[in-house]
Amino acid sequence: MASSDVARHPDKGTRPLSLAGHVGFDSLPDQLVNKSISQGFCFNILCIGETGIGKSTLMDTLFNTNFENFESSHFEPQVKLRAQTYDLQESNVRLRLTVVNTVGFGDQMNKQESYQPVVDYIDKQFESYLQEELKIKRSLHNYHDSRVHACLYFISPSGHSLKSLDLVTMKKLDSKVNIIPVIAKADTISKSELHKFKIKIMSELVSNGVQIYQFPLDDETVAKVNTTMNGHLPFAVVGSTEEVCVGNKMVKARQYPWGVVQVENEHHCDFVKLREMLICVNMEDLREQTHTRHYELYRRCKLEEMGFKDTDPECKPVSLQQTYEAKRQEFLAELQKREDEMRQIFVQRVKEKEAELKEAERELQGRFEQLKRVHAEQKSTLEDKKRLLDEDQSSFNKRRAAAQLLQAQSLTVNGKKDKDRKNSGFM
Ligand SMILES: Nc1nc2c(ncn2[C@@H]2O[C@H](COP(=O)(O)OP(=O)(O)OP(=O)(O)O)[C@@H](O)[C@H]2O)c(=O)[nH]1
Ligand SMILES: [Mg+2]
Repeated sequence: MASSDVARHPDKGTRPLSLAGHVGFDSLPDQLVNKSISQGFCFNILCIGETGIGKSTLMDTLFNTNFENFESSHFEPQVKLRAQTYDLQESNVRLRLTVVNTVGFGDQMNKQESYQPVVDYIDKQFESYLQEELKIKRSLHNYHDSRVHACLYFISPSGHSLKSLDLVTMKKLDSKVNIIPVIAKADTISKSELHKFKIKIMSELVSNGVQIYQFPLDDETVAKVNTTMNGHLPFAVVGSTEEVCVGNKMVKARQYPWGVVQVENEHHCDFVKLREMLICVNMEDLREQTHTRHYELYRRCKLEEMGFKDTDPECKPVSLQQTYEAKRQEFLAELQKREDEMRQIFVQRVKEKEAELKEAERELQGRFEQLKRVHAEQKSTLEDKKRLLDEDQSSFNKRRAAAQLLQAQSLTVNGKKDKDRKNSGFM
Protein backbone atom coordinates (compact mmCIF):
# COMPACT_ATOMS: atom_id res chain seq x y z
CA MET A 1 0.00 0.00 0.00
CA ALA A 2 1.35 3.44 -0.93
CA SER A 3 2.44 5.58 2.01
CA SER A 4 0.16 8.42 0.84
CA ASP A 5 -2.84 6.08 1.30
CA VAL A 6 -2.10 5.48 4.95
CA ALA A 7 -1.75 9.09 6.09
CA ARG A 8 -3.12 9.23 9.62
CA HIS A 9 -6.02 11.40 10.54
CA PRO A 10 -4.44 14.18 12.63
CA ASP A 11 -7.03 14.11 15.44
CA LYS A 12 -8.37 10.65 15.85
CA GLY A 13 -5.48 8.45 14.82
CA THR A 14 -7.56 6.99 11.97
CA ARG A 15 -6.32 6.77 8.42
CA PRO A 16 -8.22 6.93 5.16
CA LEU A 17 -7.99 3.82 3.00
CA SER A 18 -9.19 3.34 -0.55
CA LEU A 19 -11.19 0.25 -1.47
CA ALA A 20 -10.08 -2.06 -4.24
CA GLY A 21 -13.65 -3.01 -5.19
CA HIS A 22 -17.35 -2.74 -4.28
CA VAL A 23 -18.14 -3.64 -0.66
CA GLY A 24 -21.77 -2.64 -0.29
CA PHE A 25 -22.01 -0.18 2.58
CA ASP A 26 -22.99 2.50 0.10
CA SER A 27 -26.46 1.07 0.59
CA LEU A 28 -26.55 2.34 4.19
CA PRO A 29 -28.68 5.42 3.35
CA ASP A 30 -31.17 3.13 1.58
CA GLN A 31 -31.19 0.78 4.57
CA LEU A 32 -31.94 3.77 6.77
CA VAL A 33 -34.79 4.89 4.51
CA ASN A 34 -36.28 1.39 4.44
CA LYS A 35 -36.04 1.09 8.21
CA SER A 36 -37.64 4.49 8.72
CA ILE A 37 -40.46 3.64 6.35
CA SER A 38 -41.18 0.36 8.06
CA GLN A 39 -41.06 2.00 11.52
CA GLY A 40 -43.19 4.97 10.50
CA PHE A 41 -42.81 8.50 11.80
CA CYS A 42 -44.31 10.52 14.53
CA PHE A 43 -44.95 14.25 14.63
CA ASN A 44 -46.61 16.34 17.30
CA ILE A 45 -48.00 19.82 16.76
CA LEU A 46 -49.15 22.17 19.46
CA CYS A 47 -51.58 24.91 18.43
CA ILE A 48 -51.72 27.84 20.79
CA GLY A 49 -54.28 30.53 20.16
CA GLU A 50 -57.40 32.21 21.42
CA THR A 51 -60.72 30.43 21.22
CA GLY A 52 -62.12 30.56 17.68
CA ILE A 53 -58.95 32.00 16.10
CA GLY A 54 -58.92 29.24 13.46
CA LYS A 55 -56.65 26.53 14.93
CA SER A 56 -58.77 23.53 13.96
CA THR A 57 -59.58 24.88 10.50
CA LEU A 58 -55.88 25.42 9.77
CA MET A 59 -54.97 21.88 10.92
CA ASP A 60 -57.73 20.41 8.74
CA THR A 61 -56.51 22.48 5.80
CA LEU A 62 -52.84 21.61 6.37
CA PHE A 63 -53.41 17.86 6.49
CA ASN A 64 -56.28 17.82 4.01
CA THR A 65 -58.58 15.94 6.32
CA ASN A 66 -61.20 16.43 8.98
CA PHE A 67 -59.79 15.98 12.46
CA GLU A 68 -62.12 15.61 15.40
CA ASN A 69 -63.02 19.16 16.33
CA PHE A 70 -64.57 20.38 19.55
CA GLU A 71 -65.73 23.96 19.63
CA SER A 72 -64.61 25.58 22.88
CA SER A 73 -66.70 27.97 24.94
CA HIS A 74 -65.30 31.31 26.02
CA PHE A 75 -66.07 30.52 29.66
CA GLU A 76 -63.37 28.08 30.62
CA PRO A 77 -62.13 28.94 34.12
CA GLN A 78 -58.60 28.03 33.10
CA VAL A 79 -56.53 27.06 30.10
CA LYS A 80 -56.49 23.35 29.26
CA LEU A 81 -54.80 21.30 26.59
CA ARG A 82 -56.50 18.72 24.46
CA ALA A 83 -54.39 16.17 22.57
CA GLN A 84 -55.58 13.86 19.86
CA THR A 85 -53.52 11.31 17.99
CA TYR A 86 -54.20 10.08 14.46
CA ASP A 87 -52.55 7.54 12.21
CA LEU A 88 -52.13 9.02 8.74
CA GLN A 89 -50.66 7.50 5.62
CA GLU A 90 -49.39 9.09 2.41
CA SER A 91 -48.19 6.61 -0.23
CA ASN A 92 -46.16 4.11 1.85
CA VAL A 93 -45.20 6.55 4.63
CA ARG A 94 -47.07 6.23 7.91
CA LEU A 95 -47.28 9.23 10.19
CA ARG A 96 -48.56 9.15 13.74
CA LEU A 97 -49.71 12.74 14.21
CA THR A 98 -50.71 14.27 17.51
CA VAL A 99 -52.49 17.60 17.43
CA VAL A 100 -52.62 19.42 20.74
CA ASN A 101 -54.93 22.40 21.06
CA THR A 102 -55.22 24.97 23.79
CA VAL A 103 -58.74 25.28 25.16
CA GLY A 104 -59.83 28.57 26.69
CA PHE A 105 -56.56 30.36 25.93
CA GLY A 106 -56.93 34.10 26.48
CA ASP A 107 -60.48 33.85 27.83
CA GLN A 108 -59.78 34.42 31.52
CA MET A 109 -59.93 37.86 33.16
CA ASN A 110 -56.59 37.18 34.79
CA LYS A 111 -54.24 35.92 32.10
CA GLN A 112 -51.14 35.94 34.23
CA GLU A 113 -50.90 32.16 34.53
CA SER A 114 -52.33 31.27 31.08
CA TYR A 115 -48.99 29.98 29.84
CA GLN A 116 -48.47 27.62 32.80
CA PRO A 117 -50.65 24.69 31.61
CA VAL A 118 -48.84 24.85 28.26
CA VAL A 119 -45.41 24.82 29.92
CA ASP A 120 -46.54 21.96 32.16
CA TYR A 121 -47.80 19.94 29.19
CA ILE A 122 -44.53 20.31 27.27
CA ASP A 123 -42.45 19.45 30.36
CA LYS A 124 -44.63 16.44 31.10
CA GLN A 125 -43.91 14.96 27.66
CA PHE A 126 -40.17 15.55 28.15
CA GLU A 127 -40.37 13.94 31.58
CA SER A 128 -42.08 10.83 30.19
CA TYR A 129 -39.35 10.46 27.60
CA LEU A 130 -36.62 10.98 30.20
CA GLN A 131 -38.20 8.37 32.47
CA GLU A 132 -38.27 5.91 29.57
CA GLU A 133 -34.61 6.66 28.85
CA LEU A 134 -33.64 6.11 32.49
CA LYS A 135 -35.38 2.74 32.72
CA ILE A 136 -33.24 -0.37 32.96
CA LYS A 137 -35.37 -2.04 30.31
CA ARG A 138 -35.94 0.71 27.77
CA SER A 139 -38.23 0.38 24.82
CA LEU A 140 -37.58 3.62 22.99
CA HIS A 141 -37.97 1.95 19.58
CA ASN A 142 -41.68 1.43 20.13
CA TYR A 143 -42.18 4.25 22.61
CA HIS A 144 -44.90 6.71 21.62
CA ASP A 145 -42.93 9.92 21.60
CA SER A 146 -45.32 12.68 22.64
CA ARG A 147 -42.77 15.50 22.80
CA VAL A 148 -44.00 18.60 20.98
CA HIS A 149 -42.06 19.09 17.75
CA ALA A 150 -43.68 22.27 16.52
CA CYS A 151 -45.72 24.95 18.18
CA LEU A 152 -47.92 27.02 15.90
CA TYR A 153 -48.59 30.24 17.75
CA PHE A 154 -51.72 31.91 16.36
CA ILE A 155 -51.51 35.69 16.48
CA SER A 156 -54.76 37.61 16.30
CA PRO A 157 -54.95 39.67 13.07
CA SER A 158 -55.36 42.97 14.92
CA GLY A 159 -52.86 44.77 12.67
CA HIS A 160 -51.75 46.59 15.78
CA SER A 161 -49.19 44.73 17.87
CA LEU A 162 -48.63 41.57 19.87
CA LYS A 163 -50.59 41.23 23.07
CA SER A 164 -48.62 40.95 26.28
CA LEU A 165 -50.09 37.44 26.69
CA ASP A 166 -48.49 36.47 23.35
CA LEU A 167 -45.10 37.84 24.35
CA VAL A 168 -45.12 36.31 27.81
CA THR A 169 -46.25 32.91 26.53
CA MET A 170 -43.75 32.79 23.67
CA LYS A 171 -40.95 33.91 26.00
CA LYS A 172 -41.81 31.14 28.46
CA LEU A 173 -41.86 28.54 25.70
CA ASP A 174 -39.00 29.48 23.43
CA SER A 175 -36.44 27.29 25.18
CA LYS A 176 -38.81 24.33 25.27
CA VAL A 177 -40.32 24.12 21.81
CA ASN A 178 -39.89 25.24 18.20
CA ILE A 179 -42.21 28.23 17.91
CA ILE A 180 -43.59 29.09 14.49
CA PRO A 181 -45.71 32.22 14.77
CA VAL A 182 -48.61 32.59 12.33
CA ILE A 183 -50.99 35.47 11.79
CA ALA A 184 -54.40 33.82 11.85
CA LYS A 185 -57.35 34.75 9.60
CA ALA A 186 -55.04 36.83 7.45
CA ASP A 187 -57.93 37.46 5.03
CA THR A 188 -59.32 39.93 7.56
CA ILE A 189 -56.43 42.35 7.25
CA SER A 190 -55.42 44.48 4.26
CA LYS A 191 -52.20 43.82 2.36
CA SER A 192 -50.41 47.00 3.46
CA GLU A 193 -51.54 46.58 7.07
CA LEU A 194 -50.34 42.98 6.99
CA HIS A 195 -46.92 44.02 5.75
CA LYS A 196 -46.53 46.57 8.57
CA PHE A 197 -47.98 44.11 11.11
CA LYS A 198 -45.40 41.46 10.19
CA ILE A 199 -42.53 43.94 10.63
CA LYS A 200 -43.98 45.11 13.96
CA ILE A 201 -44.36 41.55 15.26
CA MET A 202 -40.80 40.60 14.32
CA SER A 203 -39.37 43.72 15.93
CA GLU A 204 -41.39 43.11 19.10
CA LEU A 205 -40.17 39.53 19.24
CA VAL A 206 -36.57 40.65 18.80
CA SER A 207 -36.80 43.47 21.35
CA ASN A 208 -38.33 41.09 23.89
CA GLY A 209 -35.70 38.44 23.25
CA VAL A 210 -38.17 35.80 22.03
CA GLN A 211 -36.40 33.09 20.03
CA ILE A 212 -38.67 31.71 17.35
CA TYR A 213 -37.78 28.70 15.23
CA GLN A 214 -35.54 29.57 12.29
CA PHE A 215 -35.65 27.29 9.29
CA PRO A 216 -32.19 25.69 9.16
CA LEU A 217 -29.52 26.82 6.75
CA ASP A 218 -26.92 24.11 7.33
CA ASP A 219 -28.28 21.73 4.67
CA GLU A 220 -27.35 23.39 1.41
CA THR A 221 -30.12 21.69 -0.56
CA VAL A 222 -32.71 23.67 1.39
CA ALA A 223 -30.63 26.61 2.65
CA LYS A 224 -31.82 28.92 -0.10
CA VAL A 225 -35.53 28.28 0.31
CA ASN A 226 -35.23 28.35 4.08
CA THR A 227 -33.40 31.70 4.00
CA THR A 228 -36.18 33.17 1.88
CA MET A 229 -38.86 31.70 4.13
CA ASN A 230 -37.22 32.98 7.31
CA GLY A 231 -37.75 36.42 5.80
CA HIS A 232 -41.50 35.78 5.45
CA LEU A 233 -42.10 34.99 9.12
CA PRO A 234 -44.61 35.20 10.69
CA PHE A 235 -46.68 33.46 8.04
CA ALA A 236 -50.05 35.06 7.40
CA VAL A 237 -52.43 32.15 6.99
CA VAL A 238 -55.98 31.50 5.91
CA GLY A 239 -57.69 28.22 6.62
CA SER A 240 -60.67 26.65 4.92
CA THR A 241 -61.84 23.20 4.03
CA GLU A 242 -64.51 24.58 1.72
CA GLU A 243 -64.01 24.01 -1.98
CA VAL A 244 -64.88 26.84 -4.35
CA CYS A 245 -64.83 26.75 -8.14
CA VAL A 246 -62.21 29.14 -9.51
CA GLY A 247 -61.86 29.09 -13.27
CA ASN A 248 -62.39 25.44 -14.04
CA LYS A 249 -60.80 24.13 -10.85
CA MET A 250 -62.11 23.41 -7.37
CA VAL A 251 -59.85 25.04 -4.81
CA LYS A 252 -59.86 25.48 -1.08
CA ALA A 253 -61.03 28.98 -0.45
CA ARG A 254 -63.16 31.34 1.58
CA GLN A 255 -65.86 32.98 -0.42
CA TYR A 256 -66.97 36.51 0.31
CA PRO A 257 -69.59 38.75 -1.35
CA TRP A 258 -66.76 40.72 -2.93
CA GLY A 259 -64.53 37.81 -3.96
CA VAL A 260 -62.73 34.62 -3.13
CA VAL A 261 -59.68 34.15 -0.89
CA GLN A 262 -57.79 31.14 -2.13
CA VAL A 263 -55.96 29.32 0.62
CA GLU A 264 -53.29 27.91 -1.68
CA ASN A 265 -52.75 31.07 -3.68
CA GLU A 266 -49.47 32.64 -2.60
CA HIS A 267 -50.73 36.08 -3.62
CA HIS A 268 -53.56 35.72 -1.13
CA CYS A 269 -51.77 34.29 1.92
CA ASP A 270 -48.74 32.33 3.18
CA PHE A 271 -50.58 29.03 3.70
CA VAL A 272 -48.51 27.21 1.07
CA LYS A 273 -45.29 28.57 2.56
CA LEU A 274 -46.29 27.26 5.97
CA ARG A 275 -47.21 23.84 4.58
CA GLU A 276 -43.98 23.62 2.62
CA MET A 277 -41.81 24.67 5.54
CA LEU A 278 -43.61 22.71 8.26
CA ILE A 279 -44.37 19.48 6.45
CA CYS A 280 -42.42 19.11 3.23
CA VAL A 281 -39.02 20.63 4.04
CA ASN A 282 -38.39 20.92 7.75
CA MET A 283 -40.45 18.28 9.55
CA GLU A 284 -37.35 16.19 10.22
CA ASP A 285 -35.38 19.21 11.41
CA LEU A 286 -38.20 20.12 13.79
CA ARG A 287 -38.10 16.59 15.20
CA GLU A 288 -34.32 16.73 15.46
CA GLN A 289 -34.24 20.18 17.09
CA THR A 290 -36.79 18.97 19.62
CA HIS A 291 -34.54 16.07 20.55
CA THR A 292 -31.11 17.67 20.34
CA ARG A 293 -31.91 21.16 21.62
CA HIS A 294 -35.07 21.38 23.68
CA TYR A 295 -35.16 17.88 25.16
CA GLU A 296 -31.40 18.00 25.75
CA LEU A 297 -31.79 21.21 27.74
CA TYR A 298 -34.64 19.70 29.78
CA ARG A 299 -32.64 16.53 30.39
CA ARG A 300 -29.52 18.45 31.38
CA CYS A 301 -31.38 20.68 33.85
CA LYS A 302 -33.20 17.68 35.31
CA LEU A 303 -30.04 15.60 35.75
CA GLU A 304 -28.18 18.58 37.22
CA GLU A 305 -31.09 19.12 39.61
CA MET A 306 -30.66 15.49 40.63
CA GLY A 307 -26.96 16.19 41.28
CA PHE A 308 -25.39 14.58 38.22
CA LYS A 309 -22.44 16.36 36.61
CA ASP A 310 -19.97 15.58 33.82
CA THR A 311 -16.99 17.14 35.62
CA ASP A 312 -15.87 17.69 39.19
CA PRO A 313 -15.00 21.17 40.58
CA GLU A 314 -11.49 20.77 39.15
CA CYS A 315 -12.99 20.13 35.70
CA LYS A 316 -11.91 16.48 35.68
CA PRO A 317 -14.42 14.16 34.02
CA VAL A 318 -16.67 12.28 36.41
CA SER A 319 -18.40 9.04 35.46
CA LEU A 320 -22.02 8.28 36.30
CA GLN A 321 -20.76 5.60 38.66
CA GLN A 322 -18.54 8.10 40.51
CA THR A 323 -21.35 10.62 40.75
CA TYR A 324 -23.65 7.90 42.03
CA GLU A 325 -21.07 6.79 44.61
CA ALA A 326 -20.40 10.41 45.68
CA LYS A 327 -24.15 11.03 45.96
CA ARG A 328 -24.57 7.84 47.95
CA GLN A 329 -21.80 8.86 50.36
CA GLU A 330 -23.28 12.35 50.61
CA PHE A 331 -26.66 10.83 51.34
CA LEU A 332 -25.26 8.46 53.95
CA ALA A 333 -23.33 11.29 55.61
CA GLU A 334 -26.46 13.40 55.62
CA LEU A 335 -28.40 10.49 57.08
CA GLN A 336 -25.75 10.03 59.77
CA LYS A 337 -25.81 13.75 60.52
CA ARG A 338 -29.59 13.69 60.84
CA GLU A 339 -29.41 10.63 63.08
CA ASP A 340 -26.82 12.35 65.32
CA GLU A 341 -28.93 15.47 65.43
CA MET A 342 -32.00 13.45 66.34
CA ARG A 343 -30.07 11.59 69.01
CA GLN A 344 -28.80 14.87 70.45
CA ILE A 345 -32.29 16.31 70.38
CA PHE A 346 -33.56 13.18 72.11
CA VAL A 347 -30.88 13.36 74.81
CA GLN A 348 -31.55 17.07 75.26
CA ARG A 349 -35.30 16.39 75.55
CA VAL A 350 -34.68 13.63 78.10
CA LYS A 351 -32.46 16.00 80.09
CA GLU A 352 -35.06 18.72 79.94
CA LYS A 353 -37.77 16.30 81.01
CA GLU A 354 -35.59 15.01 83.84
CA ALA A 355 -34.93 18.56 85.00
CA GLU A 356 -38.66 19.29 84.76
CA LEU A 357 -39.44 16.20 86.83
CA LYS A 358 -36.77 17.06 89.37
CA GLU A 359 -38.15 20.55 89.65
CA ALA A 360 -41.65 19.15 90.15
CA GLU A 361 -40.29 16.73 92.75
CA ARG A 362 -38.51 19.58 94.55
CA GLU A 363 -41.69 21.62 94.49
CA LEU A 364 -43.68 18.72 95.86
CA GLN A 365 -41.04 18.07 98.52
CA GLY A 366 -41.16 21.76 99.48
CA ARG A 367 -44.92 21.68 99.73
CA PHE A 368 -44.73 18.47 101.73
CA GLU A 369 -42.14 20.02 104.10
CA GLN A 370 -44.30 23.09 104.51
CA LEU A 371 -47.36 20.99 105.22
CA LYS A 372 -45.30 18.99 107.69
CA ARG A 373 -44.18 22.24 109.37
CA VAL A 374 -47.74 23.57 109.49
CA HIS A 375 -48.90 20.24 110.81
CA ALA A 376 -46.16 20.23 113.52
CA GLU A 377 -46.98 23.82 114.47
CA GLN A 378 -50.68 22.96 114.71
CA LYS A 379 -49.78 19.86 116.73
CA SER A 380 -47.63 21.83 119.19
CA THR A 381 -50.37 24.51 119.50
CA LEU A 382 -52.88 21.79 120.22
CA GLU A 383 -50.52 20.16 122.70
CA ASP A 384 -50.04 23.52 124.43
CA LYS A 385 -53.78 23.93 124.56
CA LYS A 386 -54.14 20.38 125.89
CA ARG A 387 -51.49 21.04 128.52
CA LEU A 388 -53.27 24.22 129.59
CA LEU A 389 -56.54 22.33 129.62
CA ASP A 390 -54.98 19.58 131.70
CA GLU A 391 -53.55 22.17 134.09
CA ASP A 392 -56.95 23.86 134.24
CA GLN A 393 -58.55 20.52 134.86
CA SER A 394 -56.09 19.52 137.56
CA SER A 395 -56.43 22.91 139.30
CA PHE A 396 -60.19 22.56 139.01
CA ASN A 397 -59.96 19.09 140.47
CA LYS A 398 -57.80 20.40 143.27
CA ARG A 399 -60.21 23.23 143.93
CA ARG A 400 -63.10 20.81 143.82
CA ALA A 401 -61.38 18.45 146.24
CA ALA A 402 -60.66 21.40 148.55
CA ALA A 403 -64.27 22.51 148.29
CA GLN A 404 -65.48 19.05 149.01
CA LEU A 405 -63.18 18.86 152.01
CA LEU A 406 -64.41 22.18 153.24
CA GLN A 407 -67.95 21.09 152.76
CA ALA A 408 -67.31 17.87 154.67
CA GLN A 409 -65.63 19.73 157.47
CA SER A 410 -68.44 22.22 157.79
CA LEU A 411 -70.94 19.36 157.87
CA THR A 412 -69.00 17.73 160.71
CA VAL A 413 -68.83 20.97 162.72
CA ASN A 414 -72.55 21.66 162.25
CA GLY A 415 -73.41 18.11 163.31
CA LYS A 416 -71.41 18.48 166.52
CA LYS A 417 -73.11 21.80 167.32
CA ASP A 418 -76.54 20.22 166.89
CA LYS A 419 -75.58 17.39 169.19
CA ASP A 420 -74.27 19.78 171.85
CA ARG A 421 -77.47 21.86 171.58
CA LYS A 422 -79.60 18.75 172.06
CA ASN A 423 -77.52 17.59 174.96
CA SER A 424 -77.82 20.99 176.62
CA GLY A 425 -81.60 20.87 176.19
CA PHE A 426 -81.97 17.70 178.25
CA MET A 427 -80.05 18.97 181.06
N1 LIG B 1 -62.00 34.78 8.11
C1 LIG B 1 -61.49 33.63 8.50
N2 LIG B 1 -62.20 32.82 9.28
C2 LIG B 1 -61.65 31.65 9.67
C3 LIG B 1 -60.38 31.24 9.27
N3 LIG B 1 -60.11 30.04 9.81
C4 LIG B 1 -61.18 29.69 10.53
N4 LIG B 1 -62.13 30.65 10.43
C5 LIG B 1 -63.43 30.65 11.05
O1 LIG B 1 -63.29 30.91 12.45
C6 LIG B 1 -64.22 30.14 13.18
C7 LIG B 1 -63.50 29.31 14.22
O2 LIG B 1 -62.63 28.43 13.60
P1 LIG B 1 -61.99 27.17 14.32
O3 LIG B 1 -61.05 26.57 13.37
O4 LIG B 1 -63.04 26.31 14.89
O5 LIG B 1 -61.24 27.91 15.49
P2 LIG B 1 -60.52 27.23 16.74
O6 LIG B 1 -59.39 28.11 17.06
O7 LIG B 1 -60.23 25.82 16.46
O8 LIG B 1 -61.64 27.35 17.85
P3 LIG B 1 -61.69 26.58 19.25
O9 LIG B 1 -61.15 25.22 19.05
O10 LIG B 1 -63.16 26.59 19.59
O11 LIG B 1 -60.88 27.41 20.17
C8 LIG B 1 -64.99 29.29 12.17
O12 LIG B 1 -66.17 29.94 11.86
C9 LIG B 1 -64.06 29.28 10.98
O13 LIG B 1 -64.77 29.16 9.73
C10 LIG B 1 -59.65 32.13 8.43
O14 LIG B 1 -58.53 31.88 8.04
N5 LIG B 1 -60.26 33.29 8.07
MG1 LIG C 1 -60.72 24.06 17.56
